[in-house]
Amino acid sequence: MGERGEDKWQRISWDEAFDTCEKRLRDIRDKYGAESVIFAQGTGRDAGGPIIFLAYAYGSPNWSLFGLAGIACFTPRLAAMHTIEGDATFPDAAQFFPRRYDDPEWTPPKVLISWARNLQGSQCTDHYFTGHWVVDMMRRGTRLIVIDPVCTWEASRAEIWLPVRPGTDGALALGLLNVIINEGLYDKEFVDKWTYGFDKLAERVQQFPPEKVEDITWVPRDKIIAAARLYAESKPAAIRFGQPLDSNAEATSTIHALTCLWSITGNLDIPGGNVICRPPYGVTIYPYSTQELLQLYSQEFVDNLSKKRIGADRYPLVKNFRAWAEPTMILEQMESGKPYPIKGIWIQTNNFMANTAQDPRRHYEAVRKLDFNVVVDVFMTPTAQAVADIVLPAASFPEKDSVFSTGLPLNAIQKVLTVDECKPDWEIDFELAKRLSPEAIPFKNVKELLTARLKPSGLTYEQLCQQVWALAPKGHPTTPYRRYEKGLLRPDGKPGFRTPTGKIELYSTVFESYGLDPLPHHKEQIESPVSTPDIYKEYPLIMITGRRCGVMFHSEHRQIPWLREIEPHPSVDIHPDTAKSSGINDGDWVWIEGVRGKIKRKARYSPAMHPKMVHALHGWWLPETEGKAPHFYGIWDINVNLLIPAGCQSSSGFGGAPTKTMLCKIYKVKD
Ligand SMILES: Nc1nc2c(c(=O)[nH]1)N[C@H]1C(S)=C(S)[C@@H](COP(=O)(O)OP(=O)(O)OC[C@H]3O[C@@H](n4cnc5c(=O)[nH]c(N)nc54)[C@H](O)[C@@H]3O)O[C@H]1N2
Ligand SMILES: Nc1nc2c(c(=O)[nH]1)N[C@H]1C(S)=C(S)[C@@H](COP(=O)(O)OP(=O)(O)OC[C@H]3O[C@@H](n4cnc5c(=O)[nH]c(N)nc54)[C@H](O)[C@@H]3O)O[C@H]1N2
Ligand SMILES: [Mo]
Repeated sequence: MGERGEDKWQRISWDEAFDTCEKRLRDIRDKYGAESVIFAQGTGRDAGGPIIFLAYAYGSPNWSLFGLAGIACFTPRLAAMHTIEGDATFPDAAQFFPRRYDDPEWTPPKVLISWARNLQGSQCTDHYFTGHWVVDMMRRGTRLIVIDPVCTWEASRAEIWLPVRPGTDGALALGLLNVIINEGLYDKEFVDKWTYGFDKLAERVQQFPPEKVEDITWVPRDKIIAAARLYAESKPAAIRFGQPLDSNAEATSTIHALTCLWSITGNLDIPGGNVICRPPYGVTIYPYSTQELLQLYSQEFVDNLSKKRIGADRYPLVKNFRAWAEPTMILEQMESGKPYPIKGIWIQTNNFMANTAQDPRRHYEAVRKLDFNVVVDVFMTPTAQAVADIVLPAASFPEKDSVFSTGLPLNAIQKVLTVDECKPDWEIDFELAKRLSPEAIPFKNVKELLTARLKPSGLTYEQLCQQVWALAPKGHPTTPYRRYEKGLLRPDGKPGFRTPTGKIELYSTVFESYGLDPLPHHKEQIESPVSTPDIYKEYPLIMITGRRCGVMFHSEHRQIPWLREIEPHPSVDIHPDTAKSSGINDGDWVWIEGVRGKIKRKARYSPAMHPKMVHALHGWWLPETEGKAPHFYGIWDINVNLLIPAGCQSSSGFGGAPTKTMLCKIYKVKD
């Protein structure tokens, strides 16, 4: 009721809510076309599947991780790996076998590179790989190389720790490749037989000798050389890497360099290496690649949608990989109305005002002007307060029936309780999709739909629930090893990989055909000591944001007292020496200032931080404070994304949001 942002709400029935949503969404579709509605998710939880289902049933191609430029989470890695290898690879922690570490075929990696990964913070929630597996493997003899500017739990236990300057990982990877190639430490047989373009890669890496890489990355050359040797001389060896590489200025190119590392050392799809990870039995609930998308929709349908998808005409990867619309271009189109107007947004698992979006003020101004906005969330959030017309209460995990197939194994999510009138995301989206496009949905209910999706496994949803989880048996194309030798990867059944040349494309013919650099390269971030030396003079600290914290999930959980006790304040981690030189005591309120403004945080001394870097946790809002406009629970004072610009996507369209690398200065709040 009232204006958006007034915090005036009236409780209505689900029927009335669905009626209203149906009517308003139909009106927009009739008048402007389905593409005028954006379907916005965040990292997705269990809602990625339902959202794309609803968006496509409605007919909008504009499904997006709204706010995060370049979809700078996970998709850049998937896109890069699929382009170079035809598939995505993850470290082998025996996750494919029921007996796990006791499976006789499995062997622990001798060395694991943990690259931009914070086990302590983010461990519980990676789709393909779980942090505690690192500990399991360490117990079985795996040694670590850690690449992180911060001295993490893993770094403190590593054989070699490379404290890299944020955003320079592309150069570091090329430096490691330089040593491995020039010292002849690569796997010549694998390179000859299974890779394409090695000579060109060998030529490119000559631009990155260790001494130059030291200058760029701030990592001493001896450590670079030692790490390259240890990795290449230990077989098997694996690499796990994290989100900071997705937000690298040239994310897909940087991850391309990593694929070269595990490929030329012959660590691909072998026990204890980096293994190709396809969803078990090929069951797709939430499509992670074009191939998975095409299991659910016809090529013609997908081609048709991509004609109007925002960003598809500028970025070939946005057009051709996985079907996301590009977030900042959505924002620009909301502002300009060109080439067609945006009239509404469906927001589900996305709190862009507090976390997801860079430059949240600009997003707020754009979204508040749309005609019809829905937020589906488990909590009342700053986003819901600021822009929603209707808030639909979503059910949390114990309140829902669903299937999890992104990663291993195939899991049933089973409802154990119902809280008031909350509804699971699948049920909300299914009901609305059926109302909006009844002809497109042949299923009576969600369970029928899930059973249809489970078909390749031979299980019904009910059977999966009985069984709880399922893995494909050995020898199935979705279990490793060395599938490229056996013709299990390509649709034509020939040996090799699912790429145009059938080989690992160290030199990418696909990137080349898109007009992108076919070889890995390094680019400085939008702000850095190198790219903006003048700014660096006034703002001498590099700000990392969003290192995960174990008790928060992005902007969630600030209202849960027991968790809040552990992480009570919006803080900024700073090295004690750096803090003391500015007269800052542990616990003082400070300003973090960058060229785009300043926010308030509480200083927290951390000797694990590099003296030239600070870390601010993302996602902060204060649920205990005023929710209505203009306060929105304090976000304008403490949301670190106010200091980070939108629109920094990589040249491929994927990656680039500079969330780990902005320059800042820090000083005490006076009063
Ligand atoms: N508890 C919890 N778990 C989560 C999440 C959460 O919010 N809370 N979020 C989930 C999501 S969506 C994601 S994407 C993942 C992300 O989780 P991760 O992939 O682990 O990413 P981060 O925690 O951002 O950073 C990992 C490490 O990289 C370092 N780092 C920062 N910048 C750079 C850089 O430029 N180069 C290198 N080499 N290292 C750098 C940081 O110091 C940090 O220690 O976590 C998931 N898991
Ligand atoms: N500065 C900075 N910003 C970042 C990052 C960073 O490292 N630094 N990381 C970026 C990354 S990698 C990502 S993935 C994004 C994540 O961005 P988002 O996933 O959008 O994160 P949240 O802001 O937590 O928004 C998620 C919302 O979903 C709600 N929710 C939780 N469970 C459910 C559910 O089951 N159903 C429904 N309907 N809603 C639910 C939560 O209450 C919350 O309000 O943030 C990005 N933003
Ligand atoms: Mo993420």
